[in-house]
Amino acid sequence: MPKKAFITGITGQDGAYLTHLLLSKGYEVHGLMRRTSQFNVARLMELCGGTAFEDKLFLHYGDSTDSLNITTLVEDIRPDEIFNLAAQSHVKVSFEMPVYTCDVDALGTLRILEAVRQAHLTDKTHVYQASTSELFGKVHEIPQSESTPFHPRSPYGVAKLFAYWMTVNYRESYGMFASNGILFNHESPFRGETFVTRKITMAAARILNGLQERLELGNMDAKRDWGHARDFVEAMWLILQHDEPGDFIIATGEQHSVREFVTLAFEYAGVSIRWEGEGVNEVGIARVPVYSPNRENASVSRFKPETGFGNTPMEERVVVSVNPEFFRPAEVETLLGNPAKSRQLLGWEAKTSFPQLVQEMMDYDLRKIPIL
Ligand code: NAP
Ligand code: G4F
Repeated sequence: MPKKAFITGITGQDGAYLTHLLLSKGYEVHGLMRRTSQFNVARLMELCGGTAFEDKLFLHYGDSTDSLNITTLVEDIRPDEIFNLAAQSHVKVSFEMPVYTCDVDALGTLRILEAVRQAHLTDKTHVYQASTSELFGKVHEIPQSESTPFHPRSPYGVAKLFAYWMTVNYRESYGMFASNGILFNHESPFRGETFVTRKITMAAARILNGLQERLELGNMDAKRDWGHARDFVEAMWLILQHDEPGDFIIATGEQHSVREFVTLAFEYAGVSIRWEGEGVNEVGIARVPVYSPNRENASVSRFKPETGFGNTPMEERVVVSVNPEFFRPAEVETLLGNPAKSRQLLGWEAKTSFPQLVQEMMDYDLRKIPIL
């Protein structure tokens, strides 16, 4: 019998990569999908499309805020493994929608754990909780490990703290195999478009083709430990295969600033950014194609890494500036994970380097922008 997995948040970045991984391992995969006016399966189609998996992937309408729906699905599916990835996952948005964020991210996790208990599956079902480096927030030590005290800095972080401890509590109270993966930032071409890395690579692709004037960002000094989602979902799976449940840091052990990410994205096309000014007056200046949004300038050709800019008219201008609109009421300035425990106990290590990650995202976004 193939193992059965139930993934909440299957339509998101990690959900799509995890589905691909589990299908390739022969799992029967069930996913929780929100009912919206649009069929939100673009990532799943792109990563897992094709007929090969047709009888192995089942999508169920539902919502993490709906207890009855979650309980019924868990009872019906009786999964061997649950990956609870569903979340309002945007930190800045959580300041604007704190109550909703807590309903989904905090109580949503409790609904999953309690559904397993109500369905008498505590001895059978392994539960993975998508915990986060945002738990460390205003960090108490560098790098952060499993024993670093938590200090969340947003409604998102606080909601995830509740979910973290509920997972520990169900493990300790009912002997459930319930584990937290404390994942540091992980990105990919399938990252949501308002997270900073994808915002940067999409904007860089447009600027390099004369389709966008400039990129506006918030705190460019923020540092993150950025890995690739494809590598990180392997860790999620390994966590549920381990002999014992537990809590694991998943990180690369290397950090970079937002500014470094921008610099590398443009360097992909051989374009150097000159940084001038400080604070809200900081700008990035570069020699790039003339801004030509309506394609009036017929001589603008599509940028390709192999051919470069050809005879495209170029100009030096500001391509990056700061807009305080993107600042957060409380910022997480620096995150750096120590993945020693997962390396030792799970044999997991990040495979994709920071430059490889930026390059893959740039490749994808340059291919995706409209053909000129
Ligand atoms: P994502 O792309 O934002 O995906 C979130 C998923 O949750 C989507 O499938 C979304 O559905 C679903 N969702 C949101 N609200 C829901 C609700 N009320 N009911 C049911 N489903 C709902 O996030 P991700 O980057 O894949 O991250 C996956 C999980 O890991 C999240 O819990 C996130 O907080 C956590 N995490 C992420 C990172 C990271 O760097 N990516 C790091 C640490 C932890 P729609 O498609 O309908 O919106
Ligand atoms: O890409 P971000 O929005 O990711 P953030 O806040 O680190 O959260 C992500 O990673 C967490 C793991 O640590 C997850 F739990 C969470 O679900 C999410 O996936 O912002 C990264 C940094 C921040 O310091 C932010 O202030 O980039 C800074 N930033 C600067 N300008 C910006 C921008 N962030 C966004 N989204 N947009 C900007 O224009």
